[in-house]
Amino acid sequence: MKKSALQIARAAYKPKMPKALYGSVKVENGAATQSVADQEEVKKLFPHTYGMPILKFVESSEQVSLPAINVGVILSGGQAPGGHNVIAGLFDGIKNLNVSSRLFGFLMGPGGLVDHDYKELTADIIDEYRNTGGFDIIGSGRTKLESTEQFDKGLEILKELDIKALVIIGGDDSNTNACVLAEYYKEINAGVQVIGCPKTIDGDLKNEMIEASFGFDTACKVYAEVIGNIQRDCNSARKYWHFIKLMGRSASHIALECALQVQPNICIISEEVEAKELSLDDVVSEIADVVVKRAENGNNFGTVLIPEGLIEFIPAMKGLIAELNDFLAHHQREFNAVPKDDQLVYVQKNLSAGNAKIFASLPSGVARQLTLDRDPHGNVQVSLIETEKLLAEMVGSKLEEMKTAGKYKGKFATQEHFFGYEGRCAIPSNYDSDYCYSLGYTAAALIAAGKTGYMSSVRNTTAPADEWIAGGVPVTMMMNMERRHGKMKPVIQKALVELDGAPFKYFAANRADWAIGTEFIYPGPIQFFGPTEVCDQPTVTLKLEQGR
Ligand code: FBP
Repeated sequence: MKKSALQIARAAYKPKMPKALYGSVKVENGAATQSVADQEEVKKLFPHTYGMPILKFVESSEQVSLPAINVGVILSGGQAPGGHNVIAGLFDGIKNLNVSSRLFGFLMGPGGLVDHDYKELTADIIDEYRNTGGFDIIGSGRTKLESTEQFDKGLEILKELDIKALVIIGGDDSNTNACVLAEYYKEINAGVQVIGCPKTIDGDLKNEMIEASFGFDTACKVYAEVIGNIQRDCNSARKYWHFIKLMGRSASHIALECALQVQPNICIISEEVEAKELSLDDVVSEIADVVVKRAENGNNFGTVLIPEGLIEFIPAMKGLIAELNDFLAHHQREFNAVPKDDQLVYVQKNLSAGNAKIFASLPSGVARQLTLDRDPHGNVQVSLIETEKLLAEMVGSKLEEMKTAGKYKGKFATQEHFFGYEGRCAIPSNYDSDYCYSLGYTAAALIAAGKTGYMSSVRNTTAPADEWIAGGVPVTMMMNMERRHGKMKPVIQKALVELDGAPFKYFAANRADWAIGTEFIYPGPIQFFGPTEVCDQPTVTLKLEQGR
């Protein structure tokens, strides 16, 4: 396969690791743990994997020789830069324990385990993928591993391949399922350990022991680069307002991190919108106010960052979406039978008065998206709703009204963008290359220590890599009980943006200046070669969280 010059140079990069992992390690046990909430319920559901201690790997002078082990690996959910390095670190880790150890990758996500679809990952394959973006080494998928039938089917192939440990690289839901699997295999004495690795560009799988999910760093840097370029363009031509939606599911971490990196004129944080119970009109008015103030200074241009999940956090929209879900679940056939041109009126007529009014106020394109795009569970796929267009259009209408009332004299022309897929498979930054390789290597150490139901953890990552701390966190420690599909289930608690956290506070303290002044930062592309202050910086979010 033909490669770019950067791909060739990058293949030779040796990821940095915590110092302890370079030689033999021994495990230091911390105190017993408990789940973040609902301790009694979680304990009851995980009798074999609840309460285990936090683990830390420290250097040891003792040379241990371990028998060869066969290990399986799965990539689960959306792509995130660095996944290939987790696999490379795992491969090198188990080979370092015993050169005859073997690694098997299950193909296209957790479904590969159930369907017995796999390939052995040998040194020549691994070498092709070191420090590259993407999940294409084995592919990824969103099949949920949750039933005992799936677990038993998976066990058949694990037994056949003599696999003694399985590493699941995924987000909060996949790691929850990894823990359910670990518990089940322990209960039936299957002889298979299960270890999780924290992945997702969304940044919502983090807590005091998992300081970042991998991929967040690179994805945000890619988006920040492009937003910076847009800002320079708009500061040059001075004729457009850019409405930029950013991926990230429910949490606004990506939007916030990008705002910290580029200092846009406006960044909406969904968690704040919900906390303040803002309506869509409130959000539109806030944006319009900034547009008016900037226009008074002759600045008819600017940038607005919008988190992907915003619509779900606007209380009134949440209510409308819930009623629409319910209505369409029960009347899908009737809806489909109505001629296309009359469908919106049909829906509007059948909604409660309040929701019908909100529905009628939406631009028809968005109203249509709300009625058409549903996932297999009957929910609206909010990522498909063009919030950037919705807000641009609504701000435009508000400004027209203000113009008529003589309160606004500026010009308002917009460009809309959505950044998500552009960053999910980018070449991992040094941070993600190092962090991911270390996570994989740590997973191998957890396997060697005979652990199950743990998530690989690498901490202190705002310090130079050799000071990073490798260890393991019991997955049950991160769990609480939540209602899912009408039933209470144990799940890893999702980390949303904390309004009393340092990153949001820094943003809130500065946003008024960024709104009116033009204080754009242009971060430029990720750098791989050069001084450490250019190449190895973690995210601003992480630095602020750690007070660095
Ligand atoms: P996960 O890491 O949680 O799997 O999701 C990442 C993500 O990129 C979200 O930000 C986004 O909403 C979603 O995946 C898009 O899903 P898909 O890849 O199926 O289009």
